[in-house]
Amino acid sequence: MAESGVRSALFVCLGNICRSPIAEAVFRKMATEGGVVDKWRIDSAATSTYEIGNPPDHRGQACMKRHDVPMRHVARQVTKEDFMNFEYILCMDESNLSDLNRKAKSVKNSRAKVELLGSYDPQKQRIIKDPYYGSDEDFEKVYEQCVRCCKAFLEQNS
Ligand code: 6LJ
Repeated sequence: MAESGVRSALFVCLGNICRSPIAEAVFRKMATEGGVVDKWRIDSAATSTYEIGNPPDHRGQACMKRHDVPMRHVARQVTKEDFMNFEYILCMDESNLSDLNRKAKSVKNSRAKVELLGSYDPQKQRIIKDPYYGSDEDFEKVYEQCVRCCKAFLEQNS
């Protein structure tokens, strides 16, 4: 059977080196453990050009190693095609949301639902804050938020 019913989620933040690669990796691990990873196209991207071509932030890499979550990514910027190809574009804060909604307007066949990943949080923390100028604890908090939200998002889409 040809790839019927493939779902798709693109995780987005400002630079695609801190929050969104963590969300992508957490979601991929959950989908893998749930036996549904082949049903999903999963990726992440940036609203900005700041870090294009760079690997995830070393503090995020350390956090993911602690939690045994494989993460491998090279930062890229969101494209117009992303709005046509992804069912969900899940972002981290209000600034991401307005950047993405502005970009969506310039795309003819945008089908993506642009949402805050935090809108899925059972603990109702809607914003996943930029940890770039933060501490290891801030990365840990990002990770925990991603775990709660990705779990709820996957459950809602299974
Ligand atoms: C144009 C001016 C900004 C950030 C980040 C912040 C700053 C980042 C970053 C997240 C991921 C040329 C590039 C901001 C990767 C890089 C430093 C500035 C980059 C900002 C504001 C508040 C909190 C964090 N901007 N790079 N340059 N987040």
